[in-house]
Amino acid sequence: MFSRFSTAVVRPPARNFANGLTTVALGVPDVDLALTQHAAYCGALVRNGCTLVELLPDDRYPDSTFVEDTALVLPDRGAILTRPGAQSRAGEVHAMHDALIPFFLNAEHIVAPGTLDAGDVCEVGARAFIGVSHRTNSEGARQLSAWFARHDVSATTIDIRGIDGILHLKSGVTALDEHRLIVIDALYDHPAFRTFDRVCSPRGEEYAANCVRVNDVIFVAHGYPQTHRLLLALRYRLEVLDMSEFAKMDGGLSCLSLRF
Ligand code: CIR
Repeated sequence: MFSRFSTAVVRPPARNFANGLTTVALGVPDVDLALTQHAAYCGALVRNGCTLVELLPDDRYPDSTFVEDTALVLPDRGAILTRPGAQSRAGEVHAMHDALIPFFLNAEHIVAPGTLDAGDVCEVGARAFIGVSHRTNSEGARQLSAWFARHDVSATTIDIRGIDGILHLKSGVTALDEHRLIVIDALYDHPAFRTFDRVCSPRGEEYAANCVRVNDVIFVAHGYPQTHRLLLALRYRLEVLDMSEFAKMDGGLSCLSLRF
């Protein structure tokens, strides 16, 4: 049974959202449209069983709407705050820490010289994959693996620094359920994934590999019809959400919430 979530931490984009980091050339995001898309995303979380913990927008951190990167949670077991790999995002963890304390009294921390963005972590039941990326270093991955081990989760590290077009591991692989992943072509044959059923994200639709399972549905980005058909054929229920403004800032569906 895939984890069921009852809570999601979210944070609307700040007015200076367009000043955040990005590696893609999709144009400047429209912050009002981003706010509308964010509200629709929050509505979908609520419709699918989550109570929201809504952090206030903070223009000191233009990337702070991407809350998922700042912490990892094992529902009912524990939480760990990350140490984001981009200096401009380092301070984002404080608000997340305050949000998690009522739920997880003993939240732990990734510490220097480790860096870790939780977008690099793909959890599948009692397994986890940790991407070593341009944000997450080997020491961050080592600290997180040790934390997972203390919670009976077995972690495997995957170096994604040579893979073009993905910022984080989860830009290229998502768990659809405990047995099945959706994976971009460049990661499809990775030995770490061979024991899973895998769906290869269609060519040209790689962005849609960053979807997110929320209780009984898969949130998937609007505009990727081949991916939608594949998932529907496998009998998943979909919530299709417009992500155009977040995609311009390298953000996907998973990074807009921290679910537990
Ligand atoms: C960044 O570069 O950090 C943000 N603009 C995007 C972060 C997206 N996070 C994620 O995919 N987990």
